[in-house]
Amino acid sequence: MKTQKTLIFAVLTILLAACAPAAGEMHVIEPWARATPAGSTAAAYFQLHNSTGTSDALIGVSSTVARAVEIHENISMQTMQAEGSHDMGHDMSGHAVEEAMGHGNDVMTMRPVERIEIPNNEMAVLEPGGYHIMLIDLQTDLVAGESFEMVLHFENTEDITVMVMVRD
Ligand SMILES: [Cu+2]
Repeated sequence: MKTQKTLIFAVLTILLAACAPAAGEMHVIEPWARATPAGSTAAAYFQLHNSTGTSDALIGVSSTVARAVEIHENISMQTMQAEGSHDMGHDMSGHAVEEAMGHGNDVMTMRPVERIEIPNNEMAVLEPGGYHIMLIDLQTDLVAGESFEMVLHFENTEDITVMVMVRD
């Protein structure tokens, strides 16, 4: 009986060590991008969990797979018009076309943002229809099942290199 308890305790300890975010770190969770051919524009997504102890912000991303990399947000045309913004960002190519099929007669568009805030002990979520990383003019095919490197730049935390999984 004692042996069993010890074993269960050992297993639990290993599980907790694997799941619990270590203190003082920025965690990048499940980075992925949709399979996209070279020459077009792809989007990449992930979640950030800030347990660094201070608020931080994602301020840039770089990758050799694309000619340019930008941080974008999707917003509705109505919101953009209400704000009086004329910054339309890039053309509605690639994944944006699907997302242009908006709710009712409102159409989604997107625009570059300079930063995504990640308050201490909170998550920032990049997902279809929201914030995303725009990989502009892919220099190589993004093939499902393969992965590529992306480097995330933060205001406070040092650069983090992640492997982005390509999915269909
Ligand atoms: Cu975009």
